[in-house]
Amino acid sequence: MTNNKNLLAFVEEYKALCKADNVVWIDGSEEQLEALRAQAVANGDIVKLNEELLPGCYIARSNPNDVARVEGRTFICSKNKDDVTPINNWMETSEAYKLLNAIYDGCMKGRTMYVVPYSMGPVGSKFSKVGIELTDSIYVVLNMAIMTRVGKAVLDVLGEDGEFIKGIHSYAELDAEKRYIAHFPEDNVIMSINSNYGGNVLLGKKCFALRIASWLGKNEGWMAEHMLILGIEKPNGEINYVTGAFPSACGKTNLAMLIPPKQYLDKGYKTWCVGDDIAWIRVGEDGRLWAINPENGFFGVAPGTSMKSNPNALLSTKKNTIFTNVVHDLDTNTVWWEGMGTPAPKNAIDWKGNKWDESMVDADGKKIKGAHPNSRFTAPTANCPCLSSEFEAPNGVPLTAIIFGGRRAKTAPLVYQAKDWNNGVFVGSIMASETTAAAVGAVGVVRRDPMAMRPFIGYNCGDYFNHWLEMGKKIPNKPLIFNVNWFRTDDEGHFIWPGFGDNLRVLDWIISRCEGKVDARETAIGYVPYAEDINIDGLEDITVDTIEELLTVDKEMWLKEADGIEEFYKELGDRVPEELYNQLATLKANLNK
Ligand code: SAT
Ligand code: MN
Repeated sequence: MTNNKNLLAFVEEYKALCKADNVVWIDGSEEQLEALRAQAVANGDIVKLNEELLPGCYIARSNPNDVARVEGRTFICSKNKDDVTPINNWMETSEAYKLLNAIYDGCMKGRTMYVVPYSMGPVGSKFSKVGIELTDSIYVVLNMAIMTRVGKAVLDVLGEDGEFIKGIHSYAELDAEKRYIAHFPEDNVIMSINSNYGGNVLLGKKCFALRIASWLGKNEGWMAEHMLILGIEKPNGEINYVTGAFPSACGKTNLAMLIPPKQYLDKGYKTWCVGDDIAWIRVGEDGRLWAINPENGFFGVAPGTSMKSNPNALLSTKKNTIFTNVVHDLDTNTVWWEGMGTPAPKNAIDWKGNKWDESMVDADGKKIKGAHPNSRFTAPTANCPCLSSEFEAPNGVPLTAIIFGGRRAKTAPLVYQAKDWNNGVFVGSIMASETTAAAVGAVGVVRRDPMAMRPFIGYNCGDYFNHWLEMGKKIPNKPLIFNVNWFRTDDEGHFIWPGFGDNLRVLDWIISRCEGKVDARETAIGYVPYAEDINIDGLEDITVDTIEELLTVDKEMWLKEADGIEEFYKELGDRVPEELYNQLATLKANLNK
């Protein structure tokens, strides 16, 4: 299928090391994929669901020891330790190869090695990049075929001497003690072993499109970011695109597929999803920033997804979707999860493969969940009812605004605008979320998550901040930068802002700011709206006074915040740009005024 010498050598090298019985090249044809699905069904790896209710859909269960990304076993490997900051795990390159090659040795004995050529971004676009994933898992092949563009067309673009990112995956023995997700940005290599789940193994996603790509972007003058891309269409047909970076559990997928509130729908507003997780961003010929979503599918969290919370996501899963670790309803041969908004099935199997019904409790009397909290759907973007017509546009979409966000009970106001690009980089660098009761560990602990990239920066975080600052010098028509917080709570701990579709009201203000159509109040942290400029038409329980409260900036809290930021910068070491320390000093001075 290819004459690319480097690719052929790569395949031979790992076939020999892994001692795979044979090699199968994925051509991307429906016939080949259908045969692989049939084989996976025969092996018991996946189960075909009800063809009438969920055409082309399958359910899979992972090993219970393998249900999420494992940050503790994820490594950035480089020659020099200083090229990686302590927020990521580091291994020296040659040591890492030695360790890993020993584990790969013979790991595919008796198995087939699949060669998956894939493109991140539309095939052949100058934005796009090619990866090759070698894997012994049909489950991975089938998921990659949804999440990325795979097959012969990619090899044609690669040609005889095109460059590609090398990915080697084996589920090996699913031994959690020998699980490694290792990245070698200096060599364009990703090695993943002893997992068969999600971002650990779908190497195009976090491994390539963020960790490796962030490094490529730094060297080539573009950006790979953990951002959704959303288009907001006004009644006159004009569309503004924004990107948004949020830590997990902040409603990123919901925002990416937002449905306008009634008052906006009635006026003719529409919203369009370009991406829900990753954005590759470049400076366009017009001097603006342009973004593509390099992926081709959604790998979304199932629990909580309902016709109420996110109809567009749920509708995206109605065909050609793989569900992992959800409840299997045996009566209808369909799927279910907590928060789906329909009654739990009576005759069902839970994510561990046990007979399950919702009355079951564990030894401590706690309800046993049917679906794992991190259970997922892998769904083609093409299924999304609000997918942007620009999704396949080779140059992507132009950005009006960049939005950062986090989950803060009190500190951050509903929305504020950074004073300029460098101040916006500062705002992104200090992003943080407070832990919720839903996660293990203490509640209300602040976790710093700069640009929502903490686990995904493929190199030194100080250098990454510096790259953001450098990019600012290369963008003649910069998008404005904002921070939002949907999660302010009242004294009883209830969320004040309704969130979901009503977040469009905040986006509306953001776009008006970008158009220079609305004034704002300058505060120590940035520009905050005048309360009456947030449209609350049709919102029950929210008055101008509520908005006023949501927009307060508490000096004492922010002074404490400033100390936390300084601590975090120090932890990152001496490559944090001086400009960010200057920004921090300005913030402190403003607060003390
Ligand atoms: O498992 S993934 O990394 O693909 C999804 C996530 O953790 O955000
Ligand atoms: Mn993500």
